[in-house]
Amino acid sequence: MARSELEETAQALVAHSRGILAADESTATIGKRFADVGLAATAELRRDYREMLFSAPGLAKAISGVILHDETIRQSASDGTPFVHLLRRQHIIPGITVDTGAVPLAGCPGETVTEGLDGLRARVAEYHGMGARFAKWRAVIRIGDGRPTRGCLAANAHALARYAALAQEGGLVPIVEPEVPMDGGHDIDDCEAVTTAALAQVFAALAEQRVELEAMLLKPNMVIAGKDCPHRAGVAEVAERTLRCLRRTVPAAVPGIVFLSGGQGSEQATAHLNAMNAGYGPLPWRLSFSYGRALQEPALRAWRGSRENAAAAQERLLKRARLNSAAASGAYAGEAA
Ligand code: 5MM
Repeated sequence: MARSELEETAQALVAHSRGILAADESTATIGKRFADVGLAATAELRRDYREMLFSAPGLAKAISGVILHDETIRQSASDGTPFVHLLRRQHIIPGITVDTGAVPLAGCPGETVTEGLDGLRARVAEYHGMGARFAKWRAVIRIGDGRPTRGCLAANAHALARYAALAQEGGLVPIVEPEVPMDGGHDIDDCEAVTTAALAQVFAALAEQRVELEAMLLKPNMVIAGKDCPHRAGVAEVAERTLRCLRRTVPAAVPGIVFLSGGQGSEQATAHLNAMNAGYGPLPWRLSFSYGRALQEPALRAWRGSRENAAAAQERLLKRARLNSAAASGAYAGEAA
């Protein structure tokens, strides 16, 4: 049976050990990242930064797709080339974040639900017309003090599934991202239990909303202890627990799983991805990356807002992209390679 265009796109995003560059930081988040390196964010500086990333020579060897923010998909490089064209001519697929952010969930203190369903059909049509071929929606499921509640898990799973169905209807491959963040002192057992529960609920909701599993990608967190937990698991334990959780919850029909990095160090995120691909036999899905910070941090530190630093910053981005691409086939042999 011939694959549909959506299925082809989903497959292409995880083919040849390539992965996704998540460059869809909201204005507030990119503002924090810039502040970390002493920069004040403006629309112009955000444009310059993203131009530096997207025009790194040979980026497409390791990067299959880039997730853009609404502001960025409407921007152009300094020579006037729209970013979407700049990416497409390198055979990099442009994607777009379509959620409008996480807001407090009524009745569930300390928890959020991600919004953006109102008017989504029209926005998907507009983004498709602009050249986007995949989309992303991120739900946030926090651990701690009786959290997550059943209400939080259900509300976020429902929204993710409604989004995914609308994205597919409008010709975009949905990336479904239920993130259990690393913030807090929870241990790895808690992370595994909550990630397993969240994914089970998400796939039940995706089935209810008739989402075609062959034409989507999952973007989960790895199973890892909270940042403030004193007990840190080794690379092998993170890999084994993450795979156990995914095998229990993610149907084999899903073509690929592209992890978020979630605040792990760049090298750690690469080592974890590599361990999962290196040591556990054939897996039903391709395992790759959709990293934001773990791909960008070294580049942002080198760039620091100056065009003179662009080449050095691009080298750092390309290095992380290359090493993560190696990790996507279990061939990462350390930082020197
Ligand atoms: C790149 O940041 C994305 C948008 O985040 P905000 O809405 O908070 O601005 C985020 O969804 C990102 O795509 C994922 O968290 C993956 O990025 P990391 O840095 O976790 O790999």
